[in-house]
Amino acid sequence: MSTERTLVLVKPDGVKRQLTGSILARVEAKGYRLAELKQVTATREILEAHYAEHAGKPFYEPLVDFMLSGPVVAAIFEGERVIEGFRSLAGTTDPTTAAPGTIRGDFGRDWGEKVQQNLVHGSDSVDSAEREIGIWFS
Ligand code: IDP
Ligand code: MG
Repeated sequence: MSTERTLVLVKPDGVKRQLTGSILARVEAKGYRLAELKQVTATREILEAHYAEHAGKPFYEPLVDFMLSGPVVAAIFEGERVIEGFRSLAGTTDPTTAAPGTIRGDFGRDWGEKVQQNLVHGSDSVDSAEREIGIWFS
């Protein structure tokens, strides 16, 4: 199995709630290597590129606004099967029902805008990882 890279974002809710360290610690503790790390304030251009697959969906505009509501922490993690490994650590998309033990399940819930504030993003394939790393770390 070849070493993969994935893009992890701690979304504005995670940064605001000062959960960045707790979240990144879980990823490191699983054995993935932190290769790059920065705090950034996203722009609409970055988010339109990042979330292109969701353009036009009902949750798209509120999602972009949420992602612009405060700084984001962007990281590249490396390791064998890190893409699926991180998504397993993150849990399912809806934080209210994400399994306990996952990042979203332990730290997240519905705060009003259903499903949106789920703390983290993780790439879902090798192709999207390389595309997203290019957007956030160009
Ligand atoms: P993922 O982050 O688990 O891969 P996606 O389906 O790719 O989930 O959706 C991207 C992001 O859009 C989610 O992480 C979440 O923040 C937001 N989102 C997804 N579905 C909804 C929804 O139905 N309502 C509001 N926000 C949503
Ligand atoms: Mg996704």
